[in-house]
Amino acid sequence: MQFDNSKKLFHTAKQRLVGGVNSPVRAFNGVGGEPFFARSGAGPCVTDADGNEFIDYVLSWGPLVLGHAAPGVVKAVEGALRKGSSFGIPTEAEYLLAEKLAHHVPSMEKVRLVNSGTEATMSAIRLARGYTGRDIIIKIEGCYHGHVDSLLVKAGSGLTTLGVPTSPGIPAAYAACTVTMPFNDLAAAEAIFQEHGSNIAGLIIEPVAGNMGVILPEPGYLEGLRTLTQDHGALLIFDEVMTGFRVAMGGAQARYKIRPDLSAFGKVIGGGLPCAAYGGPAEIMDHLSPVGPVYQAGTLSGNPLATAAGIATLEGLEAPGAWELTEQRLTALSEGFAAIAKEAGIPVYQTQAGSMGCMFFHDGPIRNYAEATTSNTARYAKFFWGMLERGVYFAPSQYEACFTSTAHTGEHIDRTLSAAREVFKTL
Ligand code: KE4
Repeated sequence: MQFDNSKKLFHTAKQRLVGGVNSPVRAFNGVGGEPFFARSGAGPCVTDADGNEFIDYVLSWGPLVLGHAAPGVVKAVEGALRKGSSFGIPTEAEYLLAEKLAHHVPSMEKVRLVNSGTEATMSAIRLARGYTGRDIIIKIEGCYHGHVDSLLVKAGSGLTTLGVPTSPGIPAAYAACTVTMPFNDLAAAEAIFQEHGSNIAGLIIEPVAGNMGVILPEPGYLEGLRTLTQDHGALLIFDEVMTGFRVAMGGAQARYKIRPDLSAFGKVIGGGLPCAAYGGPAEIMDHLSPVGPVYQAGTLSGNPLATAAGIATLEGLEAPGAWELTEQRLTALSEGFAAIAKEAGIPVYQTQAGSMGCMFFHDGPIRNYAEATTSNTARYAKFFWGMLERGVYFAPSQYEACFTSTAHTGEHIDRTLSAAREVFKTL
């Protein structure tokens, strides 16, 4: 397989764009080597600048739950564009998308639309702080909520649980308002609430973790966090940017039957255009400006193209059997991989929730970030390049999720498994 045009584009891009990319994960640092450049996408496949076609299990890092250039989404966006690309004046579509979100996610009685997952989580924690009058946010090690200053934080050393920045440019004072704890560890959460209880504004969590590979919450964990936050007057914030409309139609909160106080959604709800949202009960949300004092705004928030794409995507998923299909495709893929790995004698630990999942090169079980980081990333890199060479694109990192769409057919799954059968022999 030739990547000549991609290589040329990458070297040219690097002269003007930092690292040749506009988001670090696109640089393939997790697997080594250079990224390919996308030219177009159709259904479950993406075509690169050299004309190579790949079955795509990254899907723009999650949003494309109906596949690339889904006809309903294209039609809706074209129609919206003809009527004007932005107004900065309220439009009916904003209300219609909010209505759809509230219908599927009843905890979101009121909604605010924004442009990215980062903006949604950043605004949700500001609201939590403004609403409670407290400063501390609890975050889970290995969960990612976008590049929010006070959430780019890891556990402090020694006895302190207060966070330290993971990136230069973040004042230690911001990080000090964040306390971190491991995923799936209720005892750690209890200890933190014991120590900081009356200063904790909220706890933010990916209810199914998707940024340290996919890790499922153990039975009772989310329930325990719900009780703890409630008992201490802190808000429980679910970051459903990745889990939203993938783990279940109503997100992880529907699957696990937990009602968070605030939720952040992104990715799927914009169907590939920049759209995200956060929401919760009116009693909390009405603390936002213009009704309340907590300020948050956006020139392009609720943009007509983004809302059109979001509504069309959710309508596509609402079609009978559509959401179920996304899950079935991933189940078929996972079962196939399990058999292939077993036959090859290569230990893998697989996780799945709806249409997001992960195959760790690890004998498992994996319950948290520390355990995830003992995966065999060198083997993953070999797997990644072997699959790419055979026309299948998985995430360029062991620690990202695999996604399926309604556009993946049984034949795409079979082709993927045939490629995997060859690749596993080389691992
Ligand atoms: P954005 O700001 O990238 O739209 O969303 C941030 C975000 C928030 N919460 C969760 C759970 C997320 O997964 C993300 C973004 N995820 C990734 C990769 N897993 C985005 C890809 C990228 O950074 O380019």
